[in-house]
Amino acid sequence: MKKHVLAVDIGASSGRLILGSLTNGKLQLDEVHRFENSIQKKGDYFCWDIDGLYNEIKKGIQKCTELGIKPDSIGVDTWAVDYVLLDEQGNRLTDAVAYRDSRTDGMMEKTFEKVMKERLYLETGIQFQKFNTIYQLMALKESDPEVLTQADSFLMIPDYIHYLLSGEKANEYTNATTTQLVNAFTKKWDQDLLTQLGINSHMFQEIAPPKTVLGGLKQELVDEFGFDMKVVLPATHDTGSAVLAMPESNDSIYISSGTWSLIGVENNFPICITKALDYNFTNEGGVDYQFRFLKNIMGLWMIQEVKRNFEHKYSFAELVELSKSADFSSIVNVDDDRFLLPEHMVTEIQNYCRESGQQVPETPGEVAKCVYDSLVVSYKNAIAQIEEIFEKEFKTVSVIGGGSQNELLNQLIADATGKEVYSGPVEATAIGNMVAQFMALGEIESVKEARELIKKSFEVKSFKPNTLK
Ligand code: LFR
Repeated sequence: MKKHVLAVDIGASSGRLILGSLTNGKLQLDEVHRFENSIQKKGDYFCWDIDGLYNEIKKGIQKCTELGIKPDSIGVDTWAVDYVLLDEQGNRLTDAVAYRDSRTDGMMEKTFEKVMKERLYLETGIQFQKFNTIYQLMALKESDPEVLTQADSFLMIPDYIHYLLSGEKANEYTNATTTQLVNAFTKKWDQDLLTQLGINSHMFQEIAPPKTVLGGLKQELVDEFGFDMKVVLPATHDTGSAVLAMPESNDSIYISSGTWSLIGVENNFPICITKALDYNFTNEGGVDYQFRFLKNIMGLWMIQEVKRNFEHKYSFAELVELSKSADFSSIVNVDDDRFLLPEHMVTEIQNYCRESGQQVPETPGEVAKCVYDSLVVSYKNAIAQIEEIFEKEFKTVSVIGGGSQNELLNQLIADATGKEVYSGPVEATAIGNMVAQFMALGEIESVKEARELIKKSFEVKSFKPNTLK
C-alpha cells in the first residue's frame, strides 16, 4: 500500500498541512489545509496562539479522513527558538511568547556578565541573536523566576505540538541547537552553561534526532479521527527541513528564503573560529549531524510588513512590478534590529533613509525597491564573508522556499554576485519534513537518495547574471 506522510509546516504568517506520497519514483505533494498565523499581544507580551494552531492541525487531520486518506505518519516543523514550559501534569505555565517580543532587550549583555561571549560561541557555535532561547529564558528568570524553577518540562513549539498529538515529550535536536544551550560537539544540553546561568536544568528533555518515531497518536485522538498514525520527528526547525530539501551541490551557497533569508552552506563540522564569531555566523544542527553554517538576514518579513502597512492594497507580485519602474536607490541596513518588530515598517525604512542622508522612499514602488535592493546588498556581503572564511569561491546560489518565487529578487542576486542563481523547490520546508518521515518509515534510505528524488520531482529554474563580474 502506498504510504502517505503528513507534513505540518507552520511559518510566521501561515501554516499548512501537506500530504506527501511516492508515486512513480517521484515525490507528490497535496495541500490539505492552510491557515493564518500571526503574533498577537496577550497581556504584556507578543505571543503565538498555540491553542489555535493546534486546532487548525486537528482540522487538517480531519480533512484527510474526509479525503479517505489515513496518513502513516505526521511531523511538525515551525520557526525556531520559541518554547513553552509545562508543570508536572503537562499544563502550560507560560504563554508561547514570540521571539520578536522586546522582553529580551538587554538580556544578551546581562548573560555575557555571567558567561563569556567567546565561550558561548566556542561551545555552542550559535550566532548571537537577541531572541535566542537562552536570552528568552534569562528574561523569564528576571520577570518570573518562580515559574522557571517550578517548571517540569521545557518544550519548543514543535515539541509541544508533538506532545499534544502523542503524549510523548522530547526535545528535537535541530531546533534544540537554536536555543544556544546545546554543545555543538557533544550534541547534548550544556550542563555547565545551565548551571552558570542558574537555569533549571531538570526541565530539559532527552535530545532526540530527526527521524525518531515518538509514538502513535494519543488514544483520545485515535477515537476522534478513527485511525492511528505515527508521530515522527522531522527536522522540526523549518530551516533544517528546508536545507535538507536542497538539490545537491557542493559549490552552491543556499538562501532559504521566507520570512527570514537564511544564507549559508552545509558543512559536516561546526566552524567556531573568531572570524565566524565576528561575522556572526551560526552552526545550527541538521539531519545526520550536518551543520548549517549560515547567517540570518531580515528577509521577506520586511516586504510582508510593507504590504500590511499599505493595507494589503497591493499583492506581493504588484509590489515587485511597482518596484521595477521606481527610479530609486537608497539602501537600508536590513539587519539592524530596528526592523525586527517596528511599529510601522514603512515609517522605519523612511526614518532610516532620512537619518542616513539618503532620499526618502514615498511610493509603494520606491519602498519595495528599497527593500529588495537592500536585501541584495546584505546577501552579497554575507556571500563575501562565507567565501573569505572558506577560502574558496562558490559558483552558484540556490534559492529555496517560498521566496524563491520572486524572480526579480533572483535576478538581482545573480546580477549583484555574478553567480548563476537556481530557484526552487518552492516547498522546500514541507518536502524536507516529508523526506525525514519517509526515512523513518524506511521508504527512503538516505539523505543522498532523498535529494536525488527531490531533484527528479521538482522544477529548478536558472537565472544567469546579466553583468558578468
Ligand atoms: C526561519 C527561522 C530561522 C530562525 C528564525 C527565528 O523561519 O526558523 O531559521 O532564526 O526563524 O526562529
